[in-house]
Amino acid sequence: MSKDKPLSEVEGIKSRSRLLRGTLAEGLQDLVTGAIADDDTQLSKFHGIYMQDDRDVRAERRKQKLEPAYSFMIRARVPAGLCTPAQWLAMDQLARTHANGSLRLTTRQAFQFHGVIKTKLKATIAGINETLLDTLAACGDVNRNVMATPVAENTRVHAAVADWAQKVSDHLTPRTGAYHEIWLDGEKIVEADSLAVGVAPEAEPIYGSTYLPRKFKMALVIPPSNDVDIFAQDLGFIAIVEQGELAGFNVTVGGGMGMAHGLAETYPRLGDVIGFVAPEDLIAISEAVVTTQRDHGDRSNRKHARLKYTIDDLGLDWFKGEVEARSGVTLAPARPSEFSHRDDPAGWLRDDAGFWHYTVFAENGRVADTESRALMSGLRALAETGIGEFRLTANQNVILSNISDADKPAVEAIIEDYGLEQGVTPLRLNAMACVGFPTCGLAMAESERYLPSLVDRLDDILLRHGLEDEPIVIRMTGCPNGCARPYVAEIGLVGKSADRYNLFLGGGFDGRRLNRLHLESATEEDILQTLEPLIGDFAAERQGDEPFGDFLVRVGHVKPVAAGPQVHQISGATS
Ligand code: SRM
Ligand code: SF4
Repeated sequence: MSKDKPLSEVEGIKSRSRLLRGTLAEGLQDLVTGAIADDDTQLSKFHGIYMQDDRDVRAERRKQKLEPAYSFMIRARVPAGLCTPAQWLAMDQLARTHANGSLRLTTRQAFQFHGVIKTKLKATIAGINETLLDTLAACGDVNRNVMATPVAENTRVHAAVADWAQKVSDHLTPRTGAYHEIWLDGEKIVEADSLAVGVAPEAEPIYGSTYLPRKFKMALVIPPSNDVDIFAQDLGFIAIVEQGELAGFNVTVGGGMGMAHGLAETYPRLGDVIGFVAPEDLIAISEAVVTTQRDHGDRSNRKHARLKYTIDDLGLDWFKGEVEARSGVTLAPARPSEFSHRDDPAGWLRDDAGFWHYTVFAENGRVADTESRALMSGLRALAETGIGEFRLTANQNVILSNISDADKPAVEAIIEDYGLEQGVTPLRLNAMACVGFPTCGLAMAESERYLPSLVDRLDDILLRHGLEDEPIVIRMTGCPNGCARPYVAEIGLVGKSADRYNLFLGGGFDGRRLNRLHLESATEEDILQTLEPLIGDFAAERQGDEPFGDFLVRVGHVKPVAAGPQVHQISGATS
């Protein structure tokens, strides 16, 4: 494929880094600048740290001949989104003392801190590790936070799936000692059996010294929910439940979202189901998928380096054979499974063990107090009770979990006191936006700060057509990288330039169909004028409970997408 082409620059940085050390330790001592060295900015990602600058003040600072307002984003992994009240309290405290005062729940069930200055990096990372969470491999060319459906009525299945998520996360965590050396002064901060927090041996048996060609993402899902967007993952495990027990998993490979505007050789892709495995084979299969990508992924062109391209270049049958050979596991035929939705449970849900779960809506994942809602204080008050568990969702919300009948009144009282009731329309509940401005260095347009007001206007349109109770999956990103998985939304909005978005329509409500470009460089008025008549037709002509995306495809407003590259082609346009 690309074996004869020169390796990308990042490959050189990785191979010279002595297992992710580079000059990070020295750079932290240099107080003349708020930045770290260029090469180290690539390595810091593997440690869960991104150097950023405040884009709201970038031009002004340039005018004043000041260096950009550098600070760092730190991402903490939370396998399967499971977090104790004590961990929540620690994150809350670090956000208020070391970061910008807010917490960000991500689309992959992790925490992000923004605005951490260089001198506070070590203390923040040590604080995270003290709670038995970590930031190692939260970013970088490795397996990232392992997602899993955070709540299911069947508690035995949920516990088993969460346990496999934790095991595979531990198995694929890098073993380099660099993390502990640089951030934790080489000390064993806490006693634990997780390699992620203990002192790690100095070798990378799975990754090797140059790690993977590109980031790698996996998730486990419990149908009928497809909350984690299993088909958007490099590697996915769909729980198959038979007679109430976890029988095993259907395996998906080759999903991914990122693309560049107008560059047809980059495209989102849905994962393919390649077969069924017993639970005890999950780790062997995962390692085989990772090492196949390690050895065959494109290391010359980072825009073509994700697993989805490796599979499209070498063929799905070849890939499946290679994974079977490396793992020693023969995949059985996939078993039937159905998905019905992607949103989080609404209101109180009671599981089969009699415990309660309540979704607290956090718009676009931002946990902060605002004039209208004391979200951060309310969640802190809940955590201070020590009741239950906090489960982060792939929809950027948090579920208060495992609440007994006896504890429920106390939790309900706090929810009411702090105004944490959901109280939002189905459209807003099904909306997600990536971070975008002012922190994301790649943003082309607003996202998190803009989607709420657009949803207000769309809710007005839905109300006019009697569709105010209709859940429509709408997602916005500030650029085409796809951090809020916009290409599997029924309405996808992808930033093109200031105040302009590409509008994508017709994705599947259950996440099983990609959407397609419908309108380019649209302003807010263009978007509303395009959507209003489509919503009107939907109100008049939908069949039964048909979702919006399916309707658009059925009546021909949008041509269905058979393969990723077609996402770029406007319906009706010749290719
Ligand atoms: Fe992402 C890069 C934020 C989930 C695809 N993503 C970034 C960076 C780090 C920008 C950068 O490289 O400088 C963003 C930091 C912004 C900030 O200020 O915080 C960023 N991505 C996010 C988060 C925080 C969005 C959110 O609003 O929650 C999500 C963190 C997830 C986590 O906890 O690990 C996030 N990113 C995703 C997802 C969704 C997913 O994984 O399910 C995707 C699409 C799926 C995929 O990977 O295919 C995604 N992010 C990207 C890409 C494009 C990758 C590609 O294959 O082309 C980039 C850019 C890159 O890697 O070059 C990127
Ligand atoms: Fe940044 Fe683009 Fe990801 Fe949004 S989609 S967080 S703008 S990289």
